[in-house]
Amino acid sequence: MTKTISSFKLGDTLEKAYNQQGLSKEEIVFLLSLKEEREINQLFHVAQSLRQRYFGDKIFLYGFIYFSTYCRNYCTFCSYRAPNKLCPRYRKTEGEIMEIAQRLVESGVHLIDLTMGEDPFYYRRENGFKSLVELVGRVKVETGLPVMVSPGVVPKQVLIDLADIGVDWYACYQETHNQQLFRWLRPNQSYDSRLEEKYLAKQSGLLVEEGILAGVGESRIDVATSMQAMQDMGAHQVRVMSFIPQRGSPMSDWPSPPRIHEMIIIAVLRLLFPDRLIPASLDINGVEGLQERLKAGANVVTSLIPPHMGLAGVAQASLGVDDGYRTVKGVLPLLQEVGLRTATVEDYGRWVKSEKGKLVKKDISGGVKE
Ligand code: SAM
Ligand code: MD0
Ligand code: SF4
Repeated sequence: MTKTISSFKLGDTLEKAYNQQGLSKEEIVFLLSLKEEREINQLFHVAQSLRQRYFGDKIFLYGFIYFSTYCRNYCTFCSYRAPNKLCPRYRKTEGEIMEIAQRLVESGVHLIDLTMGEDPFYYRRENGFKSLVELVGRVKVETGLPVMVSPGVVPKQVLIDLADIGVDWYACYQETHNQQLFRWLRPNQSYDSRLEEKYLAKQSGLLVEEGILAGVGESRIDVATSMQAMQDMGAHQVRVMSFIPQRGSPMSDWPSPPRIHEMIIIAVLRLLFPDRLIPASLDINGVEGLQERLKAGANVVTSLIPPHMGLAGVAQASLGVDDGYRTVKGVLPLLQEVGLRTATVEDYGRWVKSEKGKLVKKDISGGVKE
């Protein structure tokens, strides 16, 4: 018989998580339902101990380059959706991207994250993806750092080519694993293809990041379902971001959810994925929101952006960017204040190398070059 949520005891559930015995869907929902501050703090405390077990006090730092804001898609939550006239559009040149990447390296980040809308320029039939792969390859060679790409759903040959040139990570967030909600958030996109893409990426030899949005109409059961889907795919990095309303988009009048929801989801993710990477994104509340995410168990600071390079974030296009807060220098004192410090480039490189070594590669090409 399955237990009802009210019959769980917090102490028992947390102890089970602490001993890494796995949590049932009901137990996950129970934790996601916590309301009392004292209980939520107990959850955070266990999340922090589990992070400590695998990562000590070291935090990883990701530099972020949103190099194109053009997109062919119509995601209801996103500013970059094709028809949005209020979105500032730009496509950085290769030279600009290299300069930004160099700045990020000098600032001390551990990884470069290259993100774009599904830009028709790169999605064009003639050599578009070839130029994307070359661009990413150049960033990898010139920076010498691990590289992550978030290009959207690309043909599988592109995943193979990215893996072949030494790209380390493929990030693609399902947002929700409730198919009905997905169809509303990502109109005219295939749920199955987006999910399958992450399995294909892993089989090609790429580490994979999966993620969800909080505050877009999901239930607690949906969140628990997403967490189990992340376990099933063996994601290496798992994230949640609170929805931020975007001007000119269909969800511009939606409220942003109370941040405590995101914090609880981060903490439960840490319980379920003690040795995986969990971002604290500066793209939601800037540096102001960093410490609460770290207290919930995150171990990667993402969306570090060099100032004055004309770069926009995704959810918070300008927050803290040109003030220089979203930089390594800007976050170091905040890490220290909560008893944490940055890892080294070598620490991060070792983690990536060891995880890539565990991937079981498969030939997904089907023998045909697309
Ligand atoms: N275009 C690629 C894709 O959709 O996979 C990569 C870039 S896309 C902007 C990256 C992620 O940003 C989305 O998957 C979504 O989770 C997040 N995002 C977009 N708009 C957001 C918003 N309004 N609030 C919070 N997160 C948002
Ligand atoms: C972030 N704005 O880390 C970035 C982005 C894409 N891989 C990441 C959504 O918050
Ligand atoms: Fe395009 Fe990605 Fe935004 Fe969707 S989430 S509109 S695919 S940039």
